[in-house]
Amino acid sequence: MSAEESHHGAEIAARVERRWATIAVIIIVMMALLAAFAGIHRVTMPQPRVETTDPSRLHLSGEFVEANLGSALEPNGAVTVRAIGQQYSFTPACILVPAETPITLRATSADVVHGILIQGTNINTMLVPGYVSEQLMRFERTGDYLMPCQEFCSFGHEGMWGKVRVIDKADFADRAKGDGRLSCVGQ
Ligand SMILES: [Cu+2]
Repeated sequence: MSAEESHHGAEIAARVERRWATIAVIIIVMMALLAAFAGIHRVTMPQPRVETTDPSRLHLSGEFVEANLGSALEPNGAVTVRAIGQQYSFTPACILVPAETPITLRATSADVVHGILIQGTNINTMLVPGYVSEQLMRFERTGDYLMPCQEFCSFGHEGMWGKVRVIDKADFADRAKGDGRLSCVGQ
């Protein structure tokens, strides 16, 4: 290889390298613009749904009084579960639901921010005092699922556990005949 040929080769290599560097910079700039757009778009849009409640009066009246907590079978066959989180437990501590049924979880906090996470599922929501968290869920298989509080809520946080028990649909319908609210606390 002559000196001239190797000089020529180095020039080609430099040009190719510059071209790839330009492409890499364009990709990075595009990704930054997309991230900025997505972030700005999200903060400028209103939240799809905000429902408030008075945390100091939860136990006195309204949807989250103690007698209304637990699972209710709706006339259309769906189930609504109402629960509250407080330092350091969930009420009810054992949530009873049927399998193969659309379930709406409605929950809030009586004091500080807590979280509900149902292990082995993608159900995970924060309980913020003053706001109602609503989450749709459905269980295909029966069994027990652990439900820890997933937001650090002070010194007793690690002891804040609940459970979700999924039972057979017909069994649940049977137990729901009395029109009351169901749970599996103490069972
Ligand atoms: Cu908690």
